[in-house]
Amino acid sequence: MANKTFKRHTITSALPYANGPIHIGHLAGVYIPADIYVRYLRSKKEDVIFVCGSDEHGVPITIRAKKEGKTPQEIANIYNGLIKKSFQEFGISFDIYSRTSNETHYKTASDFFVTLNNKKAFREIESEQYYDEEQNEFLADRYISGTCPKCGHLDAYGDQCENCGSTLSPAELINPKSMLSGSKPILKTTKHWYLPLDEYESWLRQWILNDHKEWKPNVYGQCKSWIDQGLQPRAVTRDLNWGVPVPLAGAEGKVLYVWFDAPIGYISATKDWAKQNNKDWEPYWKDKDTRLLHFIGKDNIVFHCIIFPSMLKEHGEFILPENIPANEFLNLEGNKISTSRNWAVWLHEFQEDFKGKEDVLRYTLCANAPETKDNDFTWKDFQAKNNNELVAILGNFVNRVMVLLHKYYGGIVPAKGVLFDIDEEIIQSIGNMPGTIENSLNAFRFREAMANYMELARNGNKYLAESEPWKVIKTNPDRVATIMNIATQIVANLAILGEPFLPFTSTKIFDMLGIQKLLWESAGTVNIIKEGNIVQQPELLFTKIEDEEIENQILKLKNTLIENSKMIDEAPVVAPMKEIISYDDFTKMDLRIGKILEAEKLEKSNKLLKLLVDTGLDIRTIVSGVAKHFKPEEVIGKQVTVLVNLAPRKIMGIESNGMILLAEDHEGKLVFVTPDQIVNNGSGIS
Ligand code: B3M
Ligand code: ZN
Repeated sequence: MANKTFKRHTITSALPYANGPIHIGHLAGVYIPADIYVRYLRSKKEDVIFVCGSDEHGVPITIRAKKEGKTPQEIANIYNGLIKKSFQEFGISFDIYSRTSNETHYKTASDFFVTLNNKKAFREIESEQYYDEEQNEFLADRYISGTCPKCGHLDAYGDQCENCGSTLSPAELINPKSMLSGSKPILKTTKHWYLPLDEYESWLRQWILNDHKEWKPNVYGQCKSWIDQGLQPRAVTRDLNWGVPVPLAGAEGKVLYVWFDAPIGYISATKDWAKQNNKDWEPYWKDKDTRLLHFIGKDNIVFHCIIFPSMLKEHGEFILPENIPANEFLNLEGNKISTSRNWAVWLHEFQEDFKGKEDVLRYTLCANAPETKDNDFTWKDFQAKNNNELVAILGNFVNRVMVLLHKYYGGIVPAKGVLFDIDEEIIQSIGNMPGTIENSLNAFRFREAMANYMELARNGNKYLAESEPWKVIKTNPDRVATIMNIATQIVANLAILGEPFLPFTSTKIFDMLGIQKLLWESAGTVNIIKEGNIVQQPELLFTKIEDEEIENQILKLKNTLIENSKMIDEAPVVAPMKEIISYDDFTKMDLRIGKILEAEKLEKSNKLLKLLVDTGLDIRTIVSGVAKHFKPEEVIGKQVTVLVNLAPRKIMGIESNGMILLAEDHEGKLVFVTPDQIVNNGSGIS
């Protein structure tokens, strides 16, 4: 399958959620590789469409809307506009940037669901889900908070604990609370439509694990582990009031799950593009001679490799993706990019600080693309890539050629004469270059492709340095004509082959050469620019980035760190250290992990809870002063740290045997000191 030739290409890139701006991680992981690939195909005169758009559904958008007192549509409108503009500014050349809130999409997604439903593809399953009686709403996982069963963190979400990173289901939360009203949700029966992934398992095994061994190892590996773990039916509907309504009688108040409708958005976007351009959308999704590719980040792999293909297959009319070249993640200055912690380089902010340097960012992000593993963006590296590579190698070569053409020939390209060995050598390396770059691009190795491209500029510099036209001009002007003709041809090759990576720079070079944009087929020779062609005045392609500009960016990130630490702790007050103790003093304390089995309030006290604790040694009573912070039912089941050899004490008439360790911050907030994984009761602490 990998070697088949195709009539046309449908290239999709993940639809960004319209609930926030986009950052360099998005560009590096998804949109730059996709754009490079599409520009390359266009330059090869392939029939290709590149579709994208905003993903405007899902719970995070509703949460943001609630927070800001806006409707979800208003939120989506804001970010759809902002994101679309950023993409344009960085030259991401979509044929269409659509939206999943438009009419085409509602109809396409509804019809898709109905087709599957008519085919009896879904299983209808009733289950109990949390319901907020005050708001009369079923609660999305993100709208439920409670204590994490794994680490005891008090504010875990229904789908995930941000403290320990565990994936959760709402039913696992201890003391669930509705985030809408704060009330305790009840369990209520509801019906949903499930895609029976378990039934597709053997087909998926064949289609991915046997027929697509050429997929990138990170993608193939993730699919294999999903399939090997056994696939479960997945609900494709939700009880929510934002999204595409489930198009069936009796399904009022239910919408399609965002991950069901979003990938269908690729099809809807193609329809919108076809309508606007008077084209037929169907061959792009239905003709088996079309090659469908999805560019995504690693967190979207299961949806694009397993769920969406299962939907397409079940539907029956559509082709399946040929490949899904997903990338890993880009970090920023050694830390994970985080929207909530504002640890990111936002594209709209980069625009403000480095206008005109869009290609520099494209270059840096491609050079550091997280193709096989997570990778890091640093400002110092951005500066180095600009100053030492773009300015010193590419910009320098093109500038030298332009300056010399004007100096010796008044800007008119001279004719070649007799060729020397050094000319034959460079001509051969130019001839190999398009194929070399193509091999890397065809394998989705974009970093390697761009490194090869830069090799051509390096060779150009070497050619000039070794043939020394500035010396030879005094003795042998004919020879210099040949050198300068060839050097000009190298510049033209750089314009053509660089277009996918550095589109703005490529346009500038074509303009300087005084020629129309040329396509890939013209590259690889030294006969691109005719003798007598007049070139324009030299213009610098890249300018140096000074230390100060980089320091400003680093300072900005430092300030973010300071802001974040303020958020965690407004005015940290830390108690002074107690007097030094000996190691023997320390080892006298017998600290163990125990589990709270029972808890009750002491009637006469508003501070104390009477706890029954399994210490692994025994089951004993401990009185603890946490009643103001925890309700008895909140602490039951928790693993805690216990000082087991503390002499018994009578508290409010009850004998307390030991002490439970708590951490207290300057505001008096108490938290249990809990192991970060479940361990046997009685485990010693040392
Ligand atoms: N909006 C998730 C994401 O940005 C999602 C992608 C949809 S692609 C169909 O990670
Ligand atoms: Zn947790």
